[in-house]
Amino acid sequence: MTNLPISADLIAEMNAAQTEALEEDYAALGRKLARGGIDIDAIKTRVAGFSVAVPSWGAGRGGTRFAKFPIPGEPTNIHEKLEDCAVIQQLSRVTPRVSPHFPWDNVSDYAGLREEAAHLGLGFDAVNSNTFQDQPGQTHTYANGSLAAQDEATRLQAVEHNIECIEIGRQLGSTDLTVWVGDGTNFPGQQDLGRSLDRYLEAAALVYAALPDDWRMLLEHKMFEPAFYSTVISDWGSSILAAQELGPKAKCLVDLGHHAPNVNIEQIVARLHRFGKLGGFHFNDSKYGDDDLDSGSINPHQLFLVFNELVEAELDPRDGFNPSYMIDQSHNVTDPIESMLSSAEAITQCFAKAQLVDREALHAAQEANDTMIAFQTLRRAYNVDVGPIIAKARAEAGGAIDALETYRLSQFRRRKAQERKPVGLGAGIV
Ligand code: PSV
Ligand code: MN
Repeated sequence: MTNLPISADLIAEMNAAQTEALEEDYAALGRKLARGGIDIDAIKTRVAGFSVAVPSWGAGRGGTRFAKFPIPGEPTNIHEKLEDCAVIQQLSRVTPRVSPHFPWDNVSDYAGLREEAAHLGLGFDAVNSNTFQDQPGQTHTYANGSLAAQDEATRLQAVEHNIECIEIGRQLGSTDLTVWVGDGTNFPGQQDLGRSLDRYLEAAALVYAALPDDWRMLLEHKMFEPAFYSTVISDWGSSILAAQELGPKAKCLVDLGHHAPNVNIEQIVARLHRFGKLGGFHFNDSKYGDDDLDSGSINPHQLFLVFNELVEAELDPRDGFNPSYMIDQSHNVTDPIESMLSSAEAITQCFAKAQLVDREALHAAQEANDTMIAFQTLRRAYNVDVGPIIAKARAEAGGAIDALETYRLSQFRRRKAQERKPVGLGAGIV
């Protein structure tokens, strides 16, 4: 039995008014794609099988280190966050899983939380540990690092926390632990660059040893912030070396905002796959650094090129192909539900466009060193407006043809503003 937050009647009523136009657009696009030998229904089936997880922390308004501007009705605990994530899933039908973060989402009964999520039509994705912040009453501070800290007791505390996250994740039905540590330095000389990595590897191996057989440990690299001179797992190179040293269940997670500006992320994706270490993604967009902007809002072409590599990887799976897809954004100036609806759409669009690439033509052009045709083969797919395919897949799955408009008409946030306690002011999250 599910208990969904948006009225099914509202969705049906809105969809009824938009179905005719959608069918017309879908038929027109279908004819266009058929001229190129593409069956639109087959693409729609692929789209219907696609999904991306949402982060529990993304349901709240984010902020910068300067300020956070909460909105009335924003969620303040995991139960309310799940409710908001259920809205996103109900309308978009592409975000059926939530990725929780601990201790932010701590509760006393995880079996109960799993059931609560199931009633909302949700499951759980990767569990995330947090050793980048101190918690009230914590024995050892993370001010000087966690898994890579100089102090052994601090390292063991961070290991224990990660193992506890695995235990929570087992109860929630997760099979991935995502580990991002902010460990690093702000001054040259502050720590030994080689030995800090040794300490990280030794501590991470203790976490790895506690992984159940069917679990993966996803190592998330990040170039800088909170450490501004050096970070222990700063880039995909450090990440893959660590993953190789840890073992086959350790994979690399690519957060799109965690690289130097203009780095070729799609090439990183291809490299990680080549060595069997592509574990998953945190989707977001960036103009300057780890901006955590909405996916596809700044550089949708890059997102398309990432999915293009993923299609290639799936066609040539080598040791397997099972990357986890997740959004990781900070919604500082929008309603987080609206941002995640928009981002889920942008991500699905890039997934769909990548399916449209004429692979035979692309590979033939590559073989023949025909640069322009190879490029235009990608460009042709990128230029297609796949909106009707996604909207139809969504509607057929019970979602809203126009998810954003339906959300606004539902007045969900206004209703929650009356029920939920206000969030305090203050700085944002990482
Ligand atoms: C770090 O910036 C990060 O991308 C990691 O995924 C964290 O878990 C998340 O953001 C916390 O906001
Ligand atoms: Mn991330």
